[in-house]
Order: sequence, then structure tokens, then C-alpha cells
Amino acid sequence: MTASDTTRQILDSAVSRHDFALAGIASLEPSDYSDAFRDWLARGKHGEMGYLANNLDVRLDPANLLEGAKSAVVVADLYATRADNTDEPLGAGEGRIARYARGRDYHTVIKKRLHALADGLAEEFPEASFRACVDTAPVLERELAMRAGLGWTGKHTLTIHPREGSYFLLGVLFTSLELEPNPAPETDHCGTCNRCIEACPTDAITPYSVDATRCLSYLTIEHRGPIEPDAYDFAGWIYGCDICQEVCPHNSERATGATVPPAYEPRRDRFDLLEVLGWTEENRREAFTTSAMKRATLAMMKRNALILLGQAGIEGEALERVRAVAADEAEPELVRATAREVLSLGGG
Ligand code: B12
Ligand code: SF4
Ligand code: SF4
Repeated sequence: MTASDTTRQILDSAVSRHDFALAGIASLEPSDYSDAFRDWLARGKHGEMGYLANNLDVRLDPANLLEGAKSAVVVADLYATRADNTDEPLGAGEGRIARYARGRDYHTVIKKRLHALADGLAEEFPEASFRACVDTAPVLERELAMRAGLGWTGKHTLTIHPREGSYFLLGVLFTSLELEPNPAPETDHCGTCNRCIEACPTDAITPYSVDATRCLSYLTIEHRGPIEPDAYDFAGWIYGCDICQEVCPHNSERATGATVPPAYEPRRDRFDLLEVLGWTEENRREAFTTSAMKRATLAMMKRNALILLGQAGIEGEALERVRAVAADEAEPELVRATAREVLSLGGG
């Protein structure tokens, strides 16, 4: 079998047998953006995500991830379609969840099928080696996706497929098999558009770069410490943020015929903020079960809820509840301090 036959067989199997929406092959060459990545780190745009500065020899040269690696099979699962680009408006006292986190945990959903793909290939090519990654290895997944022809890197830094938009998650299978790489990366269709940059509520985006320390996705999910309640406009988001994707013309509402795997069926798209404020650890676990919402601790969720309550203007029952939290010695200091700050800003 030629490299070209094997490639076609793998890509067919990824799509028709393992149900990935997109699949392509990337060659393993050093990153074209090493200087930009190092500069991003040097400016501290990774914040507390110190792991991004580790293993640069692999991150910036993916061939080093697996001994003898020759190619990467890059796959994608849609977690929402373009028809899902408009949400029901938020009610008073509600906080929105980013689309990728509304269904089951994508790490598990993608990895299981990537392993199944690898197992099938290992039977056919017993000499070959494989390694599957979904966020879990020091890899610039979006650059590989771009090389594999899955889309271009938008100014908001996410990969956009020309027909399906950007609501998809990536997985990569590294292999020692010599496959036929996609001939050329998808071309950039951002043009003169700047909608994501203008719409970002925290001014986190400059073209092709996101300052993670300002991004709501980082602030609500990754940042464990205090956040001044009036420092950033949370724009109603309690877990992650989709604004730069919602405004992108390549996600504009349109039926493309694509469907989302049942695993990503949204379990919920919002939380009631006062409910979150009353959560126990048990309640948080129950609300997060099987979802990708694992990274935010109970104290972080309460911090986020308090900031959103403060930004909406607290009164009535909410004001009483925030006062009670500020006085509750059983609450962690992060939560009590946020409650105190929210009260001082709201004149409570
Ligand atoms: C750390 C991280 C974050 C951080 C930092 C985000 C960021 N923009 O870097 C935070 C917590 C903020 C975050 C947020 C989100 N994330 Co995230 N995240 C990651 C992770 C683990 C690493 C990304 C990374 O290395 N960042 C560092 C930056 C510098 O890397 P980079 O942007 O890829 O850098 C390249 C380009 O900037 C390029 N470059 C520089 N200049 C130029 C110029 C041009 C013209 C071009 C083309 C390229 C270019 O050079 C760099 C090196 O290749 C990846 C998984 C992975 N291992 O890749 C998921 C990942 C990127 N995240 C993902 C998602 C879904 C999100 C959110 C949408 C979640 C949400 N709804 O809240 C948001 C989107 C925010 C945004 N606009 O980026 C998906 C993206 C899928 C897609 N379609 O692109 C990924 C790939 C996870 C996955 N397995 O699917 N994320
Ligand atoms: S996810 Fe939200 S906060 Fe982060 S860059 Fe996009 S619009 Fe800005
Ligand atoms: S909103 Fe405009 S600039 Fe931003 S990623 Fe989409 S097309 Fe590109």
C-alpha cells in the first residue's frame, strides 16, 4: 500500500467509522511561529499557566513528542453548529456557560475514539507507534490543525473551518507512519474584519494573539486567586466565554448540514447565580459530573457568581445573600473577600 492509500484509508476511517467531523494530516516540522510564541511567554500572557513554558523543545518542534514520529492525524469534533450561534437571552441572576463545556467532557469523548483509531492501525501496522493527545501534551494543536487543512487561524487565534466555523475541538494522533500531509494550509479569510477584537469585553485580543491573563476563559476557569469585581466586564459569563466566536461572520447562523455528536448535547447552558452561591462541594460535583467543567473549584465558581451579581447591580435577596456570604466564616477567604469588595462597590 502506498503512503497515499494509507492516508486515504486513515482519513476515511476517522470520519466514517469514528465519527470525527474533520480530519487531516499534518507534517511534523518545527513551528513557523516559535518567535511569536516565545514573545507571548516573555510578556507573561500565559499568566499562571506555567506549564505552557515547559517542554518548549517539543511544543515548538512536535516531531520530538514521539520517537520516530513522522506525521500527525488531526481530528475535530463539532460541539455546536452554526445554527446554535444564538442563545436564549440571560435572565436576571443567571451566568452563562461556554458552549464547549455544556455537554460531556471532550477530553474523554475525543481520546476514546482516537485510541480506537490507533488500535485499528496498530493491528494493521504492528511496527508503527502512536500517541494520542487532547490538550494533554505540549503541542500547539491549532498550528497542526492549520497545517492539516482543518481551517485557518483567526485573529482571535482559534481555528476556523471555512464552512463549519470554529465551534470544534481538536485531537491529535502522532504516528511513526509516513503519511501524505495536506498539500497546503487553509488560507486566511479574516481579511479586514476586526469584529472579535472589537467585541472582546476585556480587550484581550490583538491580531493573532490573546493575552490569556485578560481572557474571561482564563479568568473564570484557570485563575485561582482574587479578581477585583470591577476590573473586567464579565459580560454575563460564569464559565468560559464565546463572544469572539459568536461575533465572527464565519459562525453566522446558517444550516450547513453538520450535526453534533450526542455526547455534546447541552446539559445546561447557564447557572442560577444565587444557587451557585449556596453550593456545597457535593452540589458542584453533581453539576459538573461528566462535563468538561472540572477545572473551576467551588471557591472560584462562587467568586465568579459574586462578580456577576455585583456587575448586574445587587439588591433585594441577592444583597442579603452576598452580605451573609461576606460574614460566613465557613467560606474560604477568596469568597468572603470577593463578597466584601462587591458590597463596597455596590454601596452595600
Ligand atoms: C492554554 C489554552 C487556552 C488559554 C490561552 C488561549 C490562547 N489563545 O492561547 C485560555 C484559557 C485563555 C483558553 C481559552 C479558550 N480556549 Co483554549 N486552549 C489552550 C491550549 C491548552 C494551549 C494553547 C496555547 O498553546 N496557547 C499559547 C498561544 C500563544 O498559542 P497559539 O495561539 O496556538 O499560538 C500560535 C499562534 O498564535 C501563532 N501565531 C502567532 N502569530 C501569528 C500570526 C498568524 C498570521 C498566524 C496564522 C498564526 C500566528 O503562533 C503560535 C504558535 O504556533 C489549547 C490546546 C493545545 N494544546 O493547543 C486549548 C485550545 C486552543 N482551546 C480551545 C478552546 C475551545 C478555547 C475557548 C474557546 C474555550 C471557551 N469557550 O472559553 C477559549 C477561546 C479563547 C481564545 N480566543 O483563544 C480549543 C480551540 C479549538 C479551535 N477551534 O481552535 C483548543 C485547541 C483545545 C482543543 N483540544 O480543542 N485556552
Ligand atoms: S473568549 Fe471572550 S474574553 Fe477571551 S478573547 Fe474571546 S471574547 Fe475575549
Ligand atoms: S471575527 Fe473577523 S477577524 Fe475575528 S476571527 Fe472572525 S473573521 Fe477573523
